[in-house]
Amino acid sequence: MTDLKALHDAVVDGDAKSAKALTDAAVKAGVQPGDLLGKALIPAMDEVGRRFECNEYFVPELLISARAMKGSMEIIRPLLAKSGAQPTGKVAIGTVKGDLHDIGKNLVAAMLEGGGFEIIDLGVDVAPEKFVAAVAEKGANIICLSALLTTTMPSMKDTLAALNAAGIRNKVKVMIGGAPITDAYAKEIGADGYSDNASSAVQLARRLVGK
Ligand code: B12
Repeated sequence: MTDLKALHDAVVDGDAKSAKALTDAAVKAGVQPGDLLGKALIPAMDEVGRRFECNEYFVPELLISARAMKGSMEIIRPLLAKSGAQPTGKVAIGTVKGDLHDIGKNLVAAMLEGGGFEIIDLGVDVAPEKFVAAVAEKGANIICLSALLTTTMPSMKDTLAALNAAGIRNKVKVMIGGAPITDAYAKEIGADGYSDNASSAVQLARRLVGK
């Protein structure tokens, strides 16, 4: 019998080994990848997010749960692609030009993937035109920009300008974050949303795509 509750709990507890073994067993038992995602992994990452917001979990626990979720996703991702399951949205995420900090960006990417979004990870030091290409060529409908340096924050504004110049600003929602970023800065540069942590980033992304 497939134990989705055990898989859910393994991810919440950050037990990567059990999460992988349970995912493997479930796939072999014929459980649909969409069910694994919708009934175990997404609720598990929602629970991790809830615990983070209540100060029951902190960044290390988030990282450990995200790693457990990623192990399961490695097994499920190719099957999801084959089954034609629709992701909640397609996110292109990256740390902006000149900035090499990626711990927070990776955490946001992992939580969004756990939340059912397809992720295009553009990495670090990402120039505005690469974000533009992710929308124009890969169909991303959300862009997530991360910056940890006050000196690289202006690249967020440049990315919005590049989307405008390419005539595709209306095709994509832009979320920004990182330690020096504020809601006021997001409003100032015309981004669609800001969040100060990976958990609320998932809620924000769902809201922005109307899900
Ligand atoms: C780790 C670290 C590094 C590592 C980065 C390793 C890596 N792979 O990321 C290394 C050593 C490489 C590094 C280098 C530098 N660093 Co550094 N670094 C840090 C440090 C200690 C922690 C950052 C971190 O990972 N935090 C943990 C994560 C989980 O938090 P987070 O990134 O904020 O992400 C969360 C939220 O912000 C949000 N979020 C993040 N991105 C996004 C995106 C979206 C869309 C959304 C919605 C949310 C969101 O969700 C995340 C998860 O909850 C900070 C100090 C600090 N306490 O912040 C300095 C800090 C950011 N670094 C700093 C500096 C100055 C540098 C260097 C210039 C140092 C130097 N002289 O070489 C270089 C710059 C290199 C470069 N070009 O980028 C300064 C920046 C000062 C400033 N005002 O600009 C800081 C603040 C340290 C300080 N107090 O002086 N650094």
